[in-house]
Amino acid sequence: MTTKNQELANWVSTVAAQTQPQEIVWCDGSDSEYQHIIDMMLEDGTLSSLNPETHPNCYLHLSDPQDVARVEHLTYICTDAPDTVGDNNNWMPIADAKAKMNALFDGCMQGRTMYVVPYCMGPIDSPYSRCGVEITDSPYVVINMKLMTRMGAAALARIEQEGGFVKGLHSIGELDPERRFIMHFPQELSIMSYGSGYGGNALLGKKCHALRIASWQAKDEGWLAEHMLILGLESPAGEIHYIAAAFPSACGKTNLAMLIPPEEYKDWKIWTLGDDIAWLHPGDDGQLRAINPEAGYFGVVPGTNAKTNRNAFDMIQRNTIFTNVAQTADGQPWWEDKKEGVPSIDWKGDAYQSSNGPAAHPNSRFTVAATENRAYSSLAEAPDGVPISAIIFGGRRRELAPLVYQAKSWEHGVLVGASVASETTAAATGKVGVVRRDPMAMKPFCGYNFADYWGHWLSFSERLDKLPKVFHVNWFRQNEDGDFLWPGFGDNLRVLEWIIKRCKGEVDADETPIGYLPNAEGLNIDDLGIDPAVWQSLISIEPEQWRQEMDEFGEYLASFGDRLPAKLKAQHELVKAALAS
Ligand code: GTP
Ligand code: SPV
Ligand code: MN
Repeated sequence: MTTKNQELANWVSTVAAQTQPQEIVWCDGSDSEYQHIIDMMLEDGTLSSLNPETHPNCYLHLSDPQDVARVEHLTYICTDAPDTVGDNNNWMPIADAKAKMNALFDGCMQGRTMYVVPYCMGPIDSPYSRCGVEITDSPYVVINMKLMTRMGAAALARIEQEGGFVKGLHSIGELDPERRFIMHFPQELSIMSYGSGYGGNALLGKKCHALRIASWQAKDEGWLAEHMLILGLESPAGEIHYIAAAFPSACGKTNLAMLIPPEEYKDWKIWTLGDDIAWLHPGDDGQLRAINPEAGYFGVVPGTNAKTNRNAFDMIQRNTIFTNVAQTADGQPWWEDKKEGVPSIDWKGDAYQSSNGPAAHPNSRFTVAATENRAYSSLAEAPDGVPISAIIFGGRRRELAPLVYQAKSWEHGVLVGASVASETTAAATGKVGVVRRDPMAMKPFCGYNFADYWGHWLSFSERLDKLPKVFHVNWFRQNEDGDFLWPGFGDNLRVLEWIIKRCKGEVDADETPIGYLPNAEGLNIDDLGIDPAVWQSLISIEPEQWRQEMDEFGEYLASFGDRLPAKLKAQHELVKAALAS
């Protein structure tokens, strides 16, 4: 196979000349191709079969133990000027980055197969979708791209028809953390990733293309590329409202997007459109319309069980690739909080011993096609996407942030999004559980200067006739013993119900300096058995704590200097003044 697109053909030849693979394979995205690569990987041991009786077509990949998460300190945006990318990114001059990466890529595919992987982010027939081609020497990447994107012949046909595509060059190299870089060149729509096989570092359609490169394009073209789930909430009356929610990595997007309502809400239904990335465009109807650029889920495994996320739990019983989970003696996948089975072999492939730490890596992941989810929305493939009624921001905060509050306006909503801070998780290397600023849950993913990004967000008040309402949630408040105060998971539906009622003007709320909070009757906690004092603490704020928070946030905003939009600064002043009075 080759291509009619001269630019692509030339690029593939150039890369082949540089990396010197033994063989070049153009991926067509067929099921037989997928199975062939799986068989090859089973043969060479980079994949093993899980129990075919209980988990048909499920496979396990154990990565290099030093290659289990995104590496933010090795991720760069390379442009002609550092101020375009801001202090929120690592920057490198284009020429320096190219020199560094070319040295790594020279001859790096000797003895290996080079796969050419055309993919489309978004439905093949959507005007909002964008294509890319990833060149990789990792069969693991190819099979994951098959599940996560519209990969192969149809994507190539679209590229040949419309011309432009993002160029992503990837090699696992030696998997040496000292020789590992993820470089983005937004001005030439290209990515170079070396030395890691892990999801966010290696599946280039995902965070590299659909967030870092796409956010840059979106700023120029008048749309948004966000780290957001998309769900449809269907009421018993059959009315569906679409909601997009941005939470930092491993802070609950997949779980919310697949939520199963609690018993008291059994006539309600949540439909999943996406669990990680949303592309939001002003539609012809004046509303913000969302598509999910992805076609699969790369989800956190630990914590998934029949109670927390039944849809996901059932979905990953078949046709799933597991990465870095443990196994039971009879070859079933196992992880912490699975609530069934016992581990026999840990994620490193050693006999399990509790003294060695968790059996499954805390950032172990499943990869599965979106169509395997029984709650997959019938509109998930709609070329025009779905209209968004509410945008939710959230973080993992053991204290401070209440269960839910609503921003007072779009401008205030942008401030609320910018103010997101969250405890770090195992999704990225580094310390876990440290609160850090993560505006719009995009700290690791915004491909340009946050000050300009906030300005871009503010501009949507002029681009839309009907602005979504903006909210902030926190499922993760804890008591002194470290127990969660809010049951979370299915019961988060109660919060979504309140949010939609607020959108429709059906329920009153208490106005506070930080926004509207539910009053005692507004949010339904019937049958939850939650302690009244605990409930009060979940829906109220401590002014002194918030004054401190707003001071710290103010210092952070000030670090963006003159570039910070005046409107955002003014919103911050308003909240501070309200807290002071
Ligand atoms: P990325 O894929 O990294 O972007 O993460 P995500 O935002 O999709 O996170 P995910 O839904 O996979 O949740 C991560 C972890 O948080 C899992 O271990 C979940 O079990 C846990 N979690 C999700 N929702 C809740 C909740 O409402 N309450 C509590 N206590 N934990 C939750
Ligand atoms: C995240 O870390 O936010 C993820 C997993 O969704 S990765 O695709 O690796 O970025
Ligand atoms: Mn994510």
